[in-house]
Amino acid sequence: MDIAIIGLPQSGKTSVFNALTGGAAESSSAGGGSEVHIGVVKVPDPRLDVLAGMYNPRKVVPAEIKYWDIPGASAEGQGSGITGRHRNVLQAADAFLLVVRAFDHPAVPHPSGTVDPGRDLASTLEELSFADIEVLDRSAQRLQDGFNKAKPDERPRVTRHLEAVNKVKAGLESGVPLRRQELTESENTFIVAYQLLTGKPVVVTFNIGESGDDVFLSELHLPSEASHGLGEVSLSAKLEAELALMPDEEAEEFRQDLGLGESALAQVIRVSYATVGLVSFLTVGEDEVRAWSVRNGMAAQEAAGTIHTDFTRGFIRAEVIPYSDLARCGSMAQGRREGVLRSEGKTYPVRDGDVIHFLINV
Ligand SMILES: Nc1nc2c(ncn2[C@@H]2O[C@H](COP(=O)(O)OP(=O)(O)O)[C@@H](O)[C@H]2O)c(=O)[nH]1
Ligand SMILES: [Mg+2]
Repeated sequence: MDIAIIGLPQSGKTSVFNALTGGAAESSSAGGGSEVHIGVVKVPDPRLDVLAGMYNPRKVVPAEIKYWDIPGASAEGQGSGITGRHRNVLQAADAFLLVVRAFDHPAVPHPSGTVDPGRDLASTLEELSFADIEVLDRSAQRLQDGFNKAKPDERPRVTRHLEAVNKVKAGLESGVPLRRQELTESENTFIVAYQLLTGKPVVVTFNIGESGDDVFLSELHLPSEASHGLGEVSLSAKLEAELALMPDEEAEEFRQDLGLGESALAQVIRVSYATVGLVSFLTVGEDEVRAWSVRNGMAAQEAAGTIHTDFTRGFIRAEVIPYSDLARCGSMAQGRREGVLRSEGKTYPVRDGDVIHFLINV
């Protein structure tokens, strides 16, 4: 899974990135760096440790999330760079972590002069929307030209495509992001190809500074369509970035002294999983014990494809046992004897903690 970190300049994006990845990418008060930082984070999962104890595998592989820190467009203006040159990264992302500045500090002046999380969040969400409208505008123009040149039997398809584009555009113009719009399956097949930004899940991350109080979406009076379904988390990016550089034990001591709860990483992963609707299924064996993240309820056949694309085609059956049953039974074989290991078909909706053995025809 790829999550792109977006937000206005000086909101703390690079600090959040460092807090999550334990990296030391330079955060800057002078307009930010210009490179994209990429960091891979292993999703903590205590179930893997238990399974590793049972199987003694050669490798234990946690699920991974890749975070992308995109530089803002501070050199060019006030925007968050959404329409800028890193647009392809944004389009390919599975979700956004939208950093909103809620800390005030004399050493770090806010580019707009005042700290106002509601204003900044609304304007960044609006930017996502504008970027999508621009894409759809260009496409509508092309489709219109294409229609005039198309052969008569091709025209109905072009017309349906154009109608889908115009429908989504009208929705965006009235303030409804793609993720809140209802499309038919055929409309959706046209629209998916655009990888529109407002179709992606958003986790709002309020950067509250060292002594700030948590901020809540419900207090910001955003238009309900724009804010519906957003994930939210409050953290202190600079402090968390410093803690992320310390050895685990030392960081834990600081955390207790400062009365901080869960680490930024744990919080963000938890909220990201919930907002994106992800779960982890597990595979076990002497070679490796591994977690895979997929959308909750993904069909078993498609989930098999996350392991290897050929597994989708060769899918025969999935043997499934919930993690807690496997941990109790001690082995798949015992699970089978107790009747808690089930044989499932292609359409079985995968749930969190399913330990799955795929039977594949290769
Ligand atoms: N006091 C304070 N400063 C912060 C906090 N988060 C970020 N900063 C500072 O704000 C500036 C901009 O942060 P940075 O992460 O580079 O923001 P970006 O432009 O969004 O990537 C840097 O000088 C950071 O040290 C925070 O929680 N508290
Ligand atoms: Mg930065």
